[in-house]
Amino acid sequence: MPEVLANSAPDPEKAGLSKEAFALLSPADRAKYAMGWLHTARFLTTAAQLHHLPAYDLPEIAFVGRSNAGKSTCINVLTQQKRLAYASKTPGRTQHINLFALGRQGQTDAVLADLPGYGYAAVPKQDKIRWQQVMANYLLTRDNLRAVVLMCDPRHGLTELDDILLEVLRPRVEEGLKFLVLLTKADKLNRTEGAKALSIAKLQAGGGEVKLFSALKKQGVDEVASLLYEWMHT
Ligand SMILES: Nc1nc2c(ncn2[C@@H]2O[C@H](COP(=O)(O)OP(=O)(O)OP(=O)(O)O)[C@@H](O)[C@H]2O)c(=O)[nH]1
Ligand SMILES: [Mg+2]
Repeated sequence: MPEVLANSAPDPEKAGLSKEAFALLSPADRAKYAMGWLHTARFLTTAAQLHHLPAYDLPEIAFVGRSNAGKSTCINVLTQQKRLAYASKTPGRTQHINLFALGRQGQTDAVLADLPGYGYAAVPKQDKIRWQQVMANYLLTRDNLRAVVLMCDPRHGLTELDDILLEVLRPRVEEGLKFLVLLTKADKLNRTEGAKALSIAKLQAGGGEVKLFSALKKQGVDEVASLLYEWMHT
């Protein structure tokens, strides 16, 4: 097990705010506190295959979505670190599951997972199928998975592969898995297009949370940060 989690027994003195204490803050203070928490992110480990992922007793948030949707960029913006997750103009850049530890004063209280994107045309069919299986397995069997953020470029909408993923996730969402659809690159839409994309995605997401997000304009960042803090501290 990586060293960073060697002493993961929580020390109440050093632990962050409880959900109850967090809820008492003003929305602005909640965002500030949650952003401070996310800024503690540090690289934990990387795995090409599921069975290489270490098992943790800590809540995990997975970022999933089509290749190039903006998952890695979103993680960098949320953690306010330029190169924590590897973002790139070349689709298919993230090929491993990369885990990042979160928590103040070295006390890890949650894990972020950056997953490789799917649907990139230039990837050989064999590799695509293998990856879809890894992802479905991850979503179905990862015991400590507490939340999934599905990143979707609203100019493409939710695609067939996104729908399959929603279907795979549905039973776990019914059991309490938290789920958020982020419509990325919102800076490329005008107001009307944004509102339209939001209502379409809300229908498709079957009642799950949907938000517009722009890494470029920092739109939605505070709300997402606060939501993730709440979800990881229940
Ligand atoms: N305009 C705009 N571009 C963005 C935004 N977020 C990401 N991008 C760009 O989209 C491209 C892909 O971003 P990544 O974060 O690497 O996407 P990814 O989902 O991690 O891609 P894979 O790792 O291939 O699955 C990069 O060129 C980013 O700069 C955004 O909010 N606005
Ligand atoms: Mg990526």
